[in-house]
Amino acid sequence: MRGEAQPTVSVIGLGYIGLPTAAVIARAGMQVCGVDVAQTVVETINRGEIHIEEVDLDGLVRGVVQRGLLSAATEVAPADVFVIAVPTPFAKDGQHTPDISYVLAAARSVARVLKPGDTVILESTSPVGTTEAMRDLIAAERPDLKMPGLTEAIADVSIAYCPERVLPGRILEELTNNDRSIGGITPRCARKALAFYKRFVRGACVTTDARSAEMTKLVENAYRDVNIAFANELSMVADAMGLDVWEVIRLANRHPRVNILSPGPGVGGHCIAVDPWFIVHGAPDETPLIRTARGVNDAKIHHTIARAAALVAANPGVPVACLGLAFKANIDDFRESPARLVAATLARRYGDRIRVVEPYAAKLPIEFTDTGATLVDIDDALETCGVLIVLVDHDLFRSVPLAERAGKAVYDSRGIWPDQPAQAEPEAQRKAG
Ligand code: SAJ
Repeated sequence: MRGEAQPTVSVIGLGYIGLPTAAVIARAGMQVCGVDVAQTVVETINRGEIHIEEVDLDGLVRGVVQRGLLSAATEVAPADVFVIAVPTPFAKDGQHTPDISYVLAAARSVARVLKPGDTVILESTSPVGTTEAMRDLIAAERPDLKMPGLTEAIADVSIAYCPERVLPGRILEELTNNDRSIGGITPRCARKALAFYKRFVRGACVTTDARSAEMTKLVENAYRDVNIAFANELSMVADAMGLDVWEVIRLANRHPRVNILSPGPGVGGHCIAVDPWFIVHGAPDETPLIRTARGVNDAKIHHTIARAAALVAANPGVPVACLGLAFKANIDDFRESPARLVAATLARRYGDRIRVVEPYAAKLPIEFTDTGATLVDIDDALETCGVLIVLVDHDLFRSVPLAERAGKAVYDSRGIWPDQPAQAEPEAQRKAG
């Protein structure tokens, strides 16, 4: 491979995964064309700017665009390697059925420009079998090309599944340093994809088949969901028993083989609350645990609303600060966020008593319109609010010293203030818990 000319690359889908991936590949010296259906996204990137927030991404994109290594377009053009990073949401049937239509649409657009020797890699989190479905679609569109797994001869193109594993807020670092699973439709496809990832990934790249790689990605997020569900269930048990769940977890985690995760107001984001359903959908009768974990994490959102509402009701007339809207700490992503749901529910119930603090928001999301709730900064909230409801563990909130919280009624759903004195629990609150 060394000494060979760098391949040209097309990255289809320029969202939270596609754009950083395109930029990192360009930084490694490859010529990259990013493709997105949104004209505004394409124009933004071609100006060297970005449309999403991610640590250090702005400087990286500006640099590779200025050096002429990254450009964006709305149509797929010929390239040597195609990386597909488009969304795989649920279908609108209310059954948590995976919708792979964006993947198939991207594969169709790639099929039009595919030539012998090319490699097509799917990165989107996908139900098991999607890479083969993509291969079948390309085979139907391009009968002139010999496809891997469908021919005895050496295939004309390589097709592989290589999931990303990056954590929002640490994407650039994790894109380069995390290990990767690389699943080929055939071993030859896997080797071809491996050679590509070796050009910009420092972590170990482990080859396997496409179906195992698809399942691996789903398993990683389901594993985390099940473990968070355990922590969330414990928090509800602790509330029922009048125990401090954080103290219990701290003590239990001193056992050398116990590592309980942190309870929160529920599980948010676009991966952990979604991907387990892709496994359930694939094997509905074999997945009671994964399904139940989803149910527990969703139930925790309603438990949080009930506890928060009981505290608000127990302090009539007192202004209330909801701390955080993001789906997790120190990011600006408010989509699929339990914190946002809890705060909006309180805003609808208690109107202008609710003050929201979210350092990453310029204004309140749409559902707060006409509720009377306002967006304030942390100083304002600490000065004016007698009730504090912690929904996100942003560093800004963690750093509030006890002196500034003393005398306030607090519900800390994230356990960020272990020094907060326990309060006599009002009757209404105990019942809600
Ligand atoms: N959460 C808890 N308690 C915990 C840990 C997390 O309540 O102890 C909550 C968070 O507050 C958040 C949700 O879970 O609402 C998910 O947050 P996260 O930080 O666990 O994960 P994501 O969704 O940001 O990213 C996950 C990661 N997967 C795993 O850690 C197995 C990431 O590596 C994946 O690349 C990403 O999903 C993805 O794209 O699939």
